[in-house]
Amino acid sequence: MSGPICVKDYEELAKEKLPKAVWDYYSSGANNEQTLLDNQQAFTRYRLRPHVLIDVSQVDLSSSVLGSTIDFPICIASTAMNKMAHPSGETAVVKAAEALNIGFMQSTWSTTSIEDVTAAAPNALKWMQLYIYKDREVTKQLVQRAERLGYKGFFVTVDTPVLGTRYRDVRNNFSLPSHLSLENFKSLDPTTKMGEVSGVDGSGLAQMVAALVDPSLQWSDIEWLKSITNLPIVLKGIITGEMAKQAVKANVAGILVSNHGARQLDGVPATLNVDFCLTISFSHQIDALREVVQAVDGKCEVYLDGGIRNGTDVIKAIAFGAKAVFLGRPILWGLAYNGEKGVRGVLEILQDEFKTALQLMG
Ligand code: FMN
Repeated sequence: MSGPICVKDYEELAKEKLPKAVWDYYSSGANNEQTLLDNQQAFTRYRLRPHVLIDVSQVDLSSSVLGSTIDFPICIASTAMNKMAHPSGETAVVKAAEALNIGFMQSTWSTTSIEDVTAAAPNALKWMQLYIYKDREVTKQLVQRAERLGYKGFFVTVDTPVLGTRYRDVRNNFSLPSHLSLENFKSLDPTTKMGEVSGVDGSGLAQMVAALVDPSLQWSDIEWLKSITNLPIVLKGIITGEMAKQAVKANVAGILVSNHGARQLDGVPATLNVDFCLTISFSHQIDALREVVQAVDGKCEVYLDGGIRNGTDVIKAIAFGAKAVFLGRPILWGLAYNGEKGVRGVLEILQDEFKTALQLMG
């Protein structure tokens, strides 16, 4: 068999294809990348306990997110600037999501506008990821545009009051290539440079965040957001029970247990973390996902992202209470390797692996 057969293959192929600065931006974690390593290792610390002699000829993989049905519980997390991976960028990614009937979370910092994404895949299930800007009008306008276009909810990133330090981006003076821009801002005010990411003496993205994103974001701003939209709001970036309880108090529709792909605060736990080997059916250790699931006690939906690379990773997250998982880097690897086909390839591999693993688990 030729061609990639697992997610790791896509990673290697993408690395071969991408310019170094792009590869560094996509793959890096914050600081010493301790959490980056842990995000993946955490899954390997769990062991599975299969049941046998059970009829597994019919398997239903479907789930739902915020009331929308998806064919299998693997969705696409927001990643910025997809056109650096492939000229088709976010358009290819959303088309793959539409074809497979799963959800697509679009980054505020996409290199395709939400209008163009919607035109490319009008029937896709789409959510918008939001950063809250110092200028609240910017956020408000994005919210209104997404509502008009039929997006089904907002994932507000709450772990980024400032950008984490990513050494590789600092060394590379990371910049968005000049033929690309953050398209969602173009229509806001063409005279400003909001759509540009240009690194002088360090990461251009860190400089942009410092200039535009509000580091004073608080729980009251979630109330504000709720006051300007009726769509469901999910908080992306909660990893402790205390914060999860506050999120429930704030009456949000969901929590995405996420450490931003280990790109923000280095040293936080993996999203699926445990101190020693345990079985799925019997665990009394504290880990980020379980802690959050316990704290919310069914009062809102819980999802997970970070380090999902195999079908068994999906099983482990679902078994610990996630309604769905989200993929960041693997989607970019598929996109870099072969555009929409590559994204579909990655998703289909994980769908198949998840199905096989479920059958083998009984
Ligand atoms: N999260 C956001 O909320 N907004 C973004 O714009 C964003 N851009 C990202 C760009 C890259 C290259 C990567 C790798 C992650 C980004 N994230 C962003 C975090 C992802 O949404 C997600 O939390 C993370 O990638 C999941 O981990 P994984 O890459 O191991 O699957």
